[in-house]
Amino acid sequence: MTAAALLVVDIQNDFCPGGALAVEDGDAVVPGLNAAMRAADAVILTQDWHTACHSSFASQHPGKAPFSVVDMPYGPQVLWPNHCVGGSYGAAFHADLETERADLIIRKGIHRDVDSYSAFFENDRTTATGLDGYLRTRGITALTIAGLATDFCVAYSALDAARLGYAVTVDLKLSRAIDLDGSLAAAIERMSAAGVVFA
Ligand code: VGL
Ligand code: ZN
Repeated sequence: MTAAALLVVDIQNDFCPGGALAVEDGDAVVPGLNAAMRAADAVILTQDWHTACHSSFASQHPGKAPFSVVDMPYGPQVLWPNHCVGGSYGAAFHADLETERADLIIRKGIHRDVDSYSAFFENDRTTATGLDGYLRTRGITALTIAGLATDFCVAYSALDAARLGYAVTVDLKLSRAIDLDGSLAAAIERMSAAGVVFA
């Protein structure tokens, strides 16, 4: 039985240079992630996958600018440029990512009214994606997490995984951050406090 898995977060065109929500140097992690996938027992990819009128898009909030924060029924939410609309080029994986190595691809942010940074729970912290059930059913107890962006989808996934009882390692070399107003330092601190190990 497999006990450890690699979770590769959001290596999509919109998070790479030239994309709608480009993470600086985002594509630089692709070769290393391919090597890590080849060595892993189990591989799960995530894909940020929004409707065209997703509530996390600033375009859906008249007068609000991208990267400002609004109060949603579930709490504060950063408003983003339109990105990762399901089926679009921006939502597709980076062409060099060896996606054929994936055992499972999980899509998140699929509901219009709630964003989802974590691969486990949407931003309301209660709506599950189903990933926990998949991992448990396969007997996976340890996770290495890497990808884009370190301070949002990687960090939220790592925090949820730790809370759910997985042994979590975040590979910072194979991750890149958006770093909005100190969000990277804050994310590292929260992950450390939750017992996440860094590689
Ligand atoms: C992400 C912001 C919005 C991420 C996704 O993958 O970190 N960040 N949607
Ligand atoms: Zn998103």
